[in-house]
Amino acid sequence: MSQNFQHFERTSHEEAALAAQAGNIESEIASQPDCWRLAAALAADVAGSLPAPGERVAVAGCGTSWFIAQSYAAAREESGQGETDAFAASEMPTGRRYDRVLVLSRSGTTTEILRLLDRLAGQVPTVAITAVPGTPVADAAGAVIALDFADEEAVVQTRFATTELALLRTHLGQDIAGAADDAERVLAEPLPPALTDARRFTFLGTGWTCGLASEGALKLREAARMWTEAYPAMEYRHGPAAVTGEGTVVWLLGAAPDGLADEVTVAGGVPWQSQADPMAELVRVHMLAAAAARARGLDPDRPGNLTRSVILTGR
Ligand code: F1P
Repeated sequence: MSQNFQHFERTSHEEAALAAQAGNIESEIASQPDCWRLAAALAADVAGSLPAPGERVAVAGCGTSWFIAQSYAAAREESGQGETDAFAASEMPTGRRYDRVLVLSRSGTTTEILRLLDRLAGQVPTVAITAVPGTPVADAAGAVIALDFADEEAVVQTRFATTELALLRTHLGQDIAGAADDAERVLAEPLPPALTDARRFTFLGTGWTCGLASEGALKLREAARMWTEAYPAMEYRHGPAAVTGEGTVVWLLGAAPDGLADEVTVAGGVPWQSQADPMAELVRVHMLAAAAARARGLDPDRPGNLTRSVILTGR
């Protein structure tokens, strides 16, 4: 059972505001700035369950949650708070010494997360961030942070993932207010034809935005069945540049290496970069994923071959 359970009640005002927005992927996407502000306001209350400065930490997740783990791990190291490794839950090595293991799982039911928590039981303090209290992951972790206000109806994760990252960034000492304001602006802007007309997307990031680049690429694959790729930005020239041409967008989430945007243009592609906080720029990717799915006659709330959670039995 959980030793330390933290479950946040919403005020009736917050409940009404979020309920009015929730319902499908578009409304979940639009609710992100509000969710991030709520998460930031909660960060101090859960600080005791999250990694302390100096701890050696592992973060694990699957799918979107793995990419958010990567982003947080890099951001934590960049902030000087300690060595932080990110793993796909199925690939976390045995035998490494950590002071704390953080698992991320919106559903709280993902099999690989449960197997990892079983393996770690009694060896290291564990904490789970989930959307659903009372789930197997919540029960198996030593401490639980339940961001139920950010749970989603859509199979494809958008606001839960960014809200847990907003919480974690706030815990690292970052002020998330600017990112939330940027996201409001992104949400108010129409999607440009340069993005809606593109056929191929290569996402690039550096440091903590590498995870966001992978997540952006995953969104377009999951929601709109698009063929996308993601790399650390300096890796672009080491092969990925080969596919750039007419119809390609190279989407830079974070700082662009010198000269790279020009190289994309010369190759016939479109370099896309904005001044927005990279997490707000990910909101633009969400918007494009939903719009591209609708344009293709797909349902981004219920994409083919995907389920809200991967629950494996008898394997
Ligand atoms: C992780 C996840 C999702 C993915 C799919 C299957 O779930 O891989 O990222 O979109 O729906 O599950 P969770 O452990 O965060 O609930």
